[in-house]
Amino acid sequence: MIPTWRLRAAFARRLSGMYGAEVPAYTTLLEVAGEVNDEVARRDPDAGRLGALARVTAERHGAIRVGTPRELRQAAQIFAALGMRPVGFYDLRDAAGAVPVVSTAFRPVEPEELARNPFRVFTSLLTTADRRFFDAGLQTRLEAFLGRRTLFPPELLTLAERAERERGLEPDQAERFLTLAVAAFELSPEPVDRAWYTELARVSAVAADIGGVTSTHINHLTPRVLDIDALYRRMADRGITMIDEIQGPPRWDGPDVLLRQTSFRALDEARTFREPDGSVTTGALRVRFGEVEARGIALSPAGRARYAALTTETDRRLAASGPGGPARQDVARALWEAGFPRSEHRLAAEGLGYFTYEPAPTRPRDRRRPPADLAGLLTQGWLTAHPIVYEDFLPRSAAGIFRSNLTGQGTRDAARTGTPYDGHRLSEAVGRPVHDAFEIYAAQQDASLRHALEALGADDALRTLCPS
Ligand code: OOG
Ligand code: NI
Repeated sequence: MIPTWRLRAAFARRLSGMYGAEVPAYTTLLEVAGEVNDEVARRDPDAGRLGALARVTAERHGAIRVGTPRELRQAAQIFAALGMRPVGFYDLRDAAGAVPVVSTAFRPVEPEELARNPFRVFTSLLTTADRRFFDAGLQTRLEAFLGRRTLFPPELLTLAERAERERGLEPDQAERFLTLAVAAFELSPEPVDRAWYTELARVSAVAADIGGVTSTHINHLTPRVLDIDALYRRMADRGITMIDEIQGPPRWDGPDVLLRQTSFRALDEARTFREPDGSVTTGALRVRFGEVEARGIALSPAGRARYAALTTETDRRLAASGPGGPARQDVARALWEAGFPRSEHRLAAEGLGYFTYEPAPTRPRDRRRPPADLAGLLTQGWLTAHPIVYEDFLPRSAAGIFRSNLTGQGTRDAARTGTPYDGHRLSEAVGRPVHDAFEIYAAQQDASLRHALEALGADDALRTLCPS
């Protein structure tokens, strides 16, 4: 029996092989990311603090886009076979450069599973009923088109159900499942209906990418790197132009938090088109791109609020200084130095980041009793804190990644109101509960804290920090 996690690791590996064969710049990216990771591992004894090098080297996220709740449920079934559950709700319709999708990310949830292979897929659902993008006539034709297509062959879905139920597959079935699953996310050679694709592209390039063709595809596959600034410079040296900046928190001397990402546009890829007169021609489309990311510590809701406030203030200062002013990273760094905890210790004590706790190996041996507050427990040496890695995505960066890789602005009628969507409605569309990322991090943190305090016999701290 090939267990779930091995199916997941094999799927990520094969997808990476397929993508590298088709998108040469991705192979360059992997080479450079590998070099940078090895260098960081050599120079920094703490390089493994946010994930062992073996995990980080194999780590990828991908992104797919689907058109209907039915397709989303089928994708969820395939990911369930790989031990990946939907986590988080992202609404990218209101962000700057809005795109007509709502999204979630399929990923492993348990720490042991993440350590084995953290493969995740950002998955977006086209919001066909959103009147800001699609009028009633276009919605009807779009839904009819989507209703006629089959993204995932029935055999793949049957194998996925079995793999979920039995927590793995026999080797020959695993082979078949992996082959079909990778094929489902490959770019299809099927001719693209030119008139239909163009009509949708006028509304939104993302709408055309999803609803203008009869299949889906992985649109990028993102490796993780330990020094994204070094990687950014080195890609430029190799002649690959990245987008203007690294999205997310700035580089600074304090703790790495959340997620920093940057991307580059893929090249045109040859595609066949069916023209309005029925003839088949060759042309090109740009639908796949490259991206890389560095991951940091997961932030609590209070930490996210601090992050949001710093981002807003960075925006305000940049707008005030106008063109030719300082670089975003520099403005942000100055603000972070004044307004964000400068050490992991402070991040933990102020409750802004998530950590797992353990009794310190060299805790006080005198007759002092452990204090009842986290700051005291940490500074007096009762507890050690180990950061929990951020395993999710950032809506603003996601919108930026979408935007930077699209051709054309599309059209959005902001005067109309959008269809309401939230995590609950998305759960109904997926047919499985969409997990709240904060709850997952908090549960892991709280369990470790309770355990550590019990081991210390820190009754006062248990009563204050772990009520109920
Ligand atoms: C997904 C964009 C979001 C990320 O890393 O934030 C994403 C897409 O382009 O479909 O992958
Ligand atoms: Ni991405």
